[in-house]
Amino acid sequence: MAFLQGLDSHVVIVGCGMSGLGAALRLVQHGFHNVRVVEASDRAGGRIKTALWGGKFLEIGANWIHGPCQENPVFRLACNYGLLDEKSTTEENQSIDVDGHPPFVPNWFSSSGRKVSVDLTKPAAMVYMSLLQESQGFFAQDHEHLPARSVGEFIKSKALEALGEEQVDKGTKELRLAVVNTLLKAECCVSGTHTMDDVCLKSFGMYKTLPGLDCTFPGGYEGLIRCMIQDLPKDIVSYNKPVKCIHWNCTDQKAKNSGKTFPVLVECDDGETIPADHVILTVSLGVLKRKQKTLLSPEMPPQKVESIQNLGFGTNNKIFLEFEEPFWEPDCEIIFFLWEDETELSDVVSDLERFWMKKLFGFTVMSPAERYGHMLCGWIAGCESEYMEALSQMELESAVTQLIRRFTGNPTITPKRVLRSQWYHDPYTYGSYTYVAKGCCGQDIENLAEPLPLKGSQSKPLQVLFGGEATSQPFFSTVHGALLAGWREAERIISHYAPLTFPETGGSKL
Ligand code: 6YU
Repeated sequence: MAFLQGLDSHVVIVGCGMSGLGAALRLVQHGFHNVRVVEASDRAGGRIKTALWGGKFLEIGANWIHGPCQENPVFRLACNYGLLDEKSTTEENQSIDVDGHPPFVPNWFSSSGRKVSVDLTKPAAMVYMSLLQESQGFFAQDHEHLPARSVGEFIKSKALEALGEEQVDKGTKELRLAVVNTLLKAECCVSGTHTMDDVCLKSFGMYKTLPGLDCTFPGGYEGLIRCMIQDLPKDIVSYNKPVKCIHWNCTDQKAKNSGKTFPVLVECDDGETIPADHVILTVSLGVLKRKQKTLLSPEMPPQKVESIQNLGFGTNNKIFLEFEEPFWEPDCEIIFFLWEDETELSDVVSDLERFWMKKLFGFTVMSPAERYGHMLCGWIAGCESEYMEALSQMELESAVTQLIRRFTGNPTITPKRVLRSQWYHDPYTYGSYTYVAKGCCGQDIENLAEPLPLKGSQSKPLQVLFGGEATSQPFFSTVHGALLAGWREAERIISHYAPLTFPETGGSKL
């Protein structure tokens, strides 16, 4: 009986990214028929965003299914919708356990316009890789005295020690330091942070990688979003409807046209107020950081605010460049840029205006070439990335052209077209994804995920629930983390009404 009443409850989901969609589908599949998704922008998908550029699908946001194996719900969904190519779905692909991808085949270019042989860069790259791996090990162990507070500080001090011991000439030594800098800048992109000095050494290993060789969607990641939307009842998503404030613990708010009193009222920018029994909030941690004082009324309790502040949310952007001819070798998968004037270990740039482009560690080669032609994807994180977003298209094109001419030593090379992402200036995201900032811990993610009112309150339970990738341990920062978090919150509501029929999994596609 309680469960049947539960099916009548009004659930508002704020945000139509992967987390919001996952929650909506799970509830609808369980028979909840008063579900509404409210989305600020004019599209579904959030940080999953595919652009059609000159007839090619480019991922402006999420690229890969990280760890495409049976444990990964995004992989299972994508398989069931038939969205992946055959190779990605093979048993063999799923069982490869190489932390996402085996090392990409690199081409190294230096700021004096020469190609640098892998023999010269490899020793430093190996030192770096082993230190990065060591950094992940501090999470599981009980370390009273950590060697450093941040991953950056740890890697830099150990790399200096290791490279200092080598009997090599000054030029080679400097080159090896430059290799470590480039790889630190690359890791800033992976972690989505300004500097690895901001990433917590103790918590770095909290992120869990799944087996499987990372794969992409041949028809674009957004195809998955379209399939999910089609499985929802028509018109349950309202677009262009930013939520201004979620009023919870309401006692005197009555829904229009009904005698029922609802504990939550969702106030939208356009003035509409939507009454609800439960609200699942799936906005990014970037939005929560910016709007923590205004998005909820009453304000969030101090422990939640503290955890929102403790966790990190940074920017990682892409710059796509298309060329008539490749300047890289046919087997090259990644291009690294080495700044020879960087004689100290550092992954930040001091004079943003003049040198922001030094933070761009290089490019991944878009493959297969039959699909993309000669296209590169540049990666840039941090404040330098945020600065880059605000440049005019002409300034950007000029800067990247000069950069490529300098590193290739070819004064005429010119990209045909340039396209960039701008996640920091997206008013409904304010950055790219979550990272474990110095001083934060798993408890911060748990605090963030805890519904309001907090346990022990006499008010109606489960008024505001928190989804989104930032609430997903150990998969924060990923699409599968976002999906799992959406399901988790939907199931919290389902099991509230039907504790004995709490489902292990649901969803017709799984
Ligand atoms: C992944 C990948 N990937 C690259 C780049 C980016 C991200 N990610 P959403 O924000 O999607 O949805 C919220 C909605 O709410 C949204 O639609 C808003 O418009 C709406 N909203 C906001 N305010 C509102 C309001 N007031 N009212 C109403 N609505 C409102 N993940 O799996 N593979 O390759 C990448 C990448 C450039 C920007 C990625 C990747 C991250 C995912 O995109 C992201 O987590 C999910 O899409 C989020 O979904 P959501 O629903 O939670 O929010 C050791 C260690 C290190 C740990 N890191 C490892 C790296 C892993 C991440 N890798 C990233 C790499 C790339 C390239």
